[in-house]
Amino acid sequence: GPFLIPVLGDQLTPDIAALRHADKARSVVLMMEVADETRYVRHHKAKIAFILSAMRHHADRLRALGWTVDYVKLDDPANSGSFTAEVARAIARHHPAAIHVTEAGEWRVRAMLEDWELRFGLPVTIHEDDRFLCSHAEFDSWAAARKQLRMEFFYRDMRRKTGLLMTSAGNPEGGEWNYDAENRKPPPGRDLLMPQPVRFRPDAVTQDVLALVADRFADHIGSLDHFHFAVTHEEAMRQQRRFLDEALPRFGDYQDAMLTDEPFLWHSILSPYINAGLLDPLALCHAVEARYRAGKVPLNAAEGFIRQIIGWREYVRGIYWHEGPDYAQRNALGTTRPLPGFYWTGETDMHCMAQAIGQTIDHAYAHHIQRLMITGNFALLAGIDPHQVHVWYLEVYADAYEWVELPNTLGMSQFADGGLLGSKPYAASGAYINRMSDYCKSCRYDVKQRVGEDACPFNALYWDFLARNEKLLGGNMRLAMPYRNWAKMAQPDRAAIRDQAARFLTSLD
Ligand code: FAD
Ligand code: DLZ
Ligand code: SF4
Repeated sequence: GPFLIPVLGDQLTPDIAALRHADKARSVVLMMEVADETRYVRHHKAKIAFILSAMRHHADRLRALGWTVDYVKLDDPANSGSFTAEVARAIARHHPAAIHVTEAGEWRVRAMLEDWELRFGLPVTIHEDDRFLCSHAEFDSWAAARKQLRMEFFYRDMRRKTGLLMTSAGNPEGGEWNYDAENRKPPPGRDLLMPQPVRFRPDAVTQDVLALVADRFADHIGSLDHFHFAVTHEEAMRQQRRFLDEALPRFGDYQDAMLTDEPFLWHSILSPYINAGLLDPLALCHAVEARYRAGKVPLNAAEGFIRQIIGWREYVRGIYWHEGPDYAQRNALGTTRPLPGFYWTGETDMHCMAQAIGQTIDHAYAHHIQRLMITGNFALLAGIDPHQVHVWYLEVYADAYEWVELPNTLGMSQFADGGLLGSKPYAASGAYINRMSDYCKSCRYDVKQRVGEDACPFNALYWDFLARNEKLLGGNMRLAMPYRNWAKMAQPDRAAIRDQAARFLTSLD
């Protein structure tokens, strides 16, 4: 019999490991739209539409390359709804001699793949996913050699390994490894010349999928009205070029800035494409470096962008697999409050939150600082159950797969791993949001006040968060300054702040 090669929804790369090792003439590629994957969390409608449409286009691409593709659609009446049951049906259709598959991107699906050999009595080869720079073995040995894991040192090794932005003498370009300090400019005024991502008009395939999703997932969060994602490699490359030409030059300067009604700013909007396999992250980094070498973009932009990909992206993946499947259950701060309902509607009078959540509903997208310092910061300060926060992020973003979402949410944003991913919690008061955005200008709250009817909720919550967690965080060197400031406040002021926070938190329940 032939080889059966299942290709999962985030493996949309023509030379993915399992295919690269196979003979087209003797293989059947199996692609499956299955209910379990669309419902293991209640994904945003646009996320489901993006993945299904990209899968359908990818099947066409593989066929054009000469592969035989067996494609099971979600609305096929015989569809059994899970990867394992669909592989069983495909075995009955094709009588394969063996299964080859590329490793899954999360523990949940990995367990399924590992069960197939015994269950089906067929040889199953699980190929390592080599679309990443750093293999599991490499990360594990890097981590084993260290008492404390820090992204910055991992990143330097990835720079050396790739040679990206390195001089011929083996030093970092410009003399520094990291230009983050130059990437914190407050937002400029709005103008009409701001870059916008390419808006791809849905073709017939995408329109079919949009109708299917509107019909089947009406109860999931999100709008389909603004669906303009790329769904093929060629389209994703157009967005890549748009980013390189128009946004990258100022990506560095304004990486942390936020502006009302401007969801995209100078970000790339490439994460859904990279994570699904439509774009090659290393090729993208080489294109960024080439722009720098050609004098078209400054070093802080090129370095800042490359760091996100070969540094953060690879690092969080390493942590995800290194820490094991129970990472998702951690709750270092012991928080239990349910996620407030406005995370699903955007209906809150906190303007920053309404903006970040509103654009998430519209576009299944928010940029890093919105995720970290608006919605993430709020959940951290309010003491929300980190598992609920994790599920929300996994649901709402088109780029969300557990291997990348979980360490970012549970670790970096919610400090629920106790400081493994970041050395201090990303907690901030309204002052930070006011510095990095124009949100506060059109908010009903006053960002300068800590107590009273009009006080910005982030302020009292920030101090209350520190006070509440003093036992766990009081000894953190990086929080010494805020704890000193808290201790210096007069006792009645502290009591008023804590009372303000308590009343606000009660109003959430
Ligand atoms: P840009 O700002 O243009 O950055 C360029 C690229 O760098 C991104 O496309 C992405 O591939 C990579 N990158 C940047 N930061 C990170 C990071 N912290 N971790 C991994 N890759 C990074 N990213 C996801 O891809 N999927 C997620 O599910 C996800 N969940 C997140 C949850 C939280 C709470 C936070 C704080 C961050 C999360 N991120 C996630 C990281 C980051 O916010 C997104 O990668 C980024 O906003 C995607 O938009 P962009 O392509 O315009 O990014
Ligand atoms: C996220 C997702 C969704 C919504 N639907 C499918 C699907 O129908 N078929 C499929 O193969 N993959 C889907 N995915 C992506 C998978 O969940 C993804 O491959 C795993 O998360 C990786 O382990
Ligand atoms: Fe957000 Fe507070 Fe600013 Fe309003 S005042 S936008 S709630 S930080």
